[in-house]
Amino acid sequence: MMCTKVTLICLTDEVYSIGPRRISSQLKRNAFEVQLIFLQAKSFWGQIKERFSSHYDESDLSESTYRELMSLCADSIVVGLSVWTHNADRAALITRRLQQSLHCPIIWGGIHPTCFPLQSLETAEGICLGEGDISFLRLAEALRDGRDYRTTPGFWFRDGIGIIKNPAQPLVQDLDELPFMDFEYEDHFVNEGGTFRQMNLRLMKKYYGAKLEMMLSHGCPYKCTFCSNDQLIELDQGYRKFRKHSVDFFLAELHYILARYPHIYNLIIDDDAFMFLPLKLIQEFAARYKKEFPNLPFFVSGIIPASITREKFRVLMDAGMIKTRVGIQSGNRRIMREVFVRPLHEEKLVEGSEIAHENRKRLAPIQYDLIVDNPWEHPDELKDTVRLVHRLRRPYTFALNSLRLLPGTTIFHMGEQAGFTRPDQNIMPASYEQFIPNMLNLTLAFYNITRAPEFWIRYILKRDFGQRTVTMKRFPRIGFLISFAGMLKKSCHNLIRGDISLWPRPLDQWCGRLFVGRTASPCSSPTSIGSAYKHALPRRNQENARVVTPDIAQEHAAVGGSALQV
Ligand code: B12
Ligand code: SF4
Repeated sequence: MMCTKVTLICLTDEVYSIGPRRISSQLKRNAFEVQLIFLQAKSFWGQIKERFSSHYDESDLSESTYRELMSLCADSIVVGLSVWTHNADRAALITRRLQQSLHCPIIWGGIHPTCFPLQSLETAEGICLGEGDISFLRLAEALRDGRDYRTTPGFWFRDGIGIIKNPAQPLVQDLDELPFMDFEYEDHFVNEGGTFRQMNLRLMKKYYGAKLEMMLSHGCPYKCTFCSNDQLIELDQGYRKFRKHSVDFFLAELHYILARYPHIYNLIIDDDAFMFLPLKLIQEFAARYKKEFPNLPFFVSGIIPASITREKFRVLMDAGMIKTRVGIQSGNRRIMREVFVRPLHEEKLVEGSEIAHENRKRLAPIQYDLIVDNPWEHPDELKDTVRLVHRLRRPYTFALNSLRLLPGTTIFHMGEQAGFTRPDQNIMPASYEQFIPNMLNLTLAFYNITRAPEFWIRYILKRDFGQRTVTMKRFPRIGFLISFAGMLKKSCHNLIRGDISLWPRPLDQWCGRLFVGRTASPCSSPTSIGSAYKHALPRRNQENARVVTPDIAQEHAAVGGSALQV
């Protein structure tokens, strides 16, 4: 019998994994047998530890974990690892070990090999650049059919001392050609304390939690120096363009997911620039969402200030949007123009905050992202950020992200030239939330508790803090108190509006049950998926596996949902 087994390994700390789930579905709908392995998903304490630690755990797996991993991967025609930069070192350790025992190709895909192709090829035999939905399927088909897989578009391969650079795989223009994400979780495995367990509802609650991450569109018109988006645009200008799913597809996928896993209380829309979508599309989305998912509050996590309009805000709030996240980064024009290469839309920000203020009874505080601890920044420039923040209307929360020069990004190269990077320093942080507790940063963080008083603002704006923000005097104890009080206030304030996104798993389930009320079981029946989008569904590995197992049936009955059968 022809072997069609493919193994995909995810190394992120949660199991959202939009990309790997999509690749898995793509293979399954083309009759491959796929297993998705979540190698280092964090439990409750793991998440807490990570929030407070400065670096990711890069230690190797234990011998017994390796033994189990090898036996899971046995007989695969290919093993693919999804690699992000913060777990590249660990991915290298694992790959080398797998290479000793497995005879199939071990391939890397994801944002890290896309940004660092040559470095990744020092370990992996082949790498996928950019999106892998079509190219990985073509590679698996070649392996299954015994053809030369090293000519597959979208891949580079190591070949003796040379490198085979195949042409790029054209981007999928119509995202509706892609499948739904694979939520056939019975085919997935999760590493629980060194032992691989087959995923079930209990483990989904523990590792997936109560927030569902999805994307309606891909693409961003900007090229901020600190973001990996500019690498993608270098690879293919097409990444700059918006590509989107139809509303119909997006909602059908949501129906499918909730029918498989109904324990969701918040939807997080992860698009990079959601509000840039045309008003007509947003209106269509809002009208249908409100009708089909009245119990599922959603959070739009990527809003570029230039895209804010009163009408889009109104329409989305009416549909159940309870929270937004807006990137400010800095209030200083030079920092924005020369360091981050991103426009500053001060008036749009103020307008957005006015709209949020008017709707404060329905909306959780807007989350504004700020980038601090910037080695290029003079304290007077950070004072401009304080001035801007002081102009915004409540309610708001601020995420003070400490600027890290992410390897591979433009800002990393700028930092190398300016002497701000050190080869011996690991600069991938586990948490961006740990910032330097200097007086200006603490003033900004104080807004998470309440608005800073006028006398204080006058005082710090007058005061001389030296030449660079990163060398300003630090106040760690006061910093801890302000950060802790701010975190507590924002977690509670958000909860009251039904936003559970700040709560770690599994507390998010409990908070959801208490503050959102019902799970997100769709109010209309998902039967339409069966016909219109049957082609987008992943097939379970065993032919007869799509029967409703007793645990699913029970859970569905409990939440009033309907189990999906095709
Ligand atoms: C959603 C998201 C999150 C979510 C969910 C993460 C998850 N596990 O899915 C959350 C909020 C949790 C998150 C957290 C973080 N994120 Co984030 N996140 C994103 C975001 C916005 C979308 C990712 C996504 O799903 N894209 C859509 C899918 C379809 O694309 P994809 O994942 O790239 O997959 C495709 C290809 O890469 C390829 N592929 C992927 N895997 C494989 C495997 C094989 C074998 C093959 C062949 C191909 C392949 O094919 C896929 C399908 O086409 C991106 C920005 C972006 N627009 O991509 C940042 C991004 C991925 N995040 C980033 C970072 C830095 C982080 C954090 C480290 C930040 C932090 N310190 O807290 C954490 C790390 C998470 C963790 N702790 O492990 C960076 C990564 C940069 C890098 N070089 O690694 C990005 C690119 C943003 C940026 N700043 O540039 N993130
Ligand atoms: S706007 Fe956001 S997604 Fe777009 S390039 Fe800048 S940081 Fe990246």
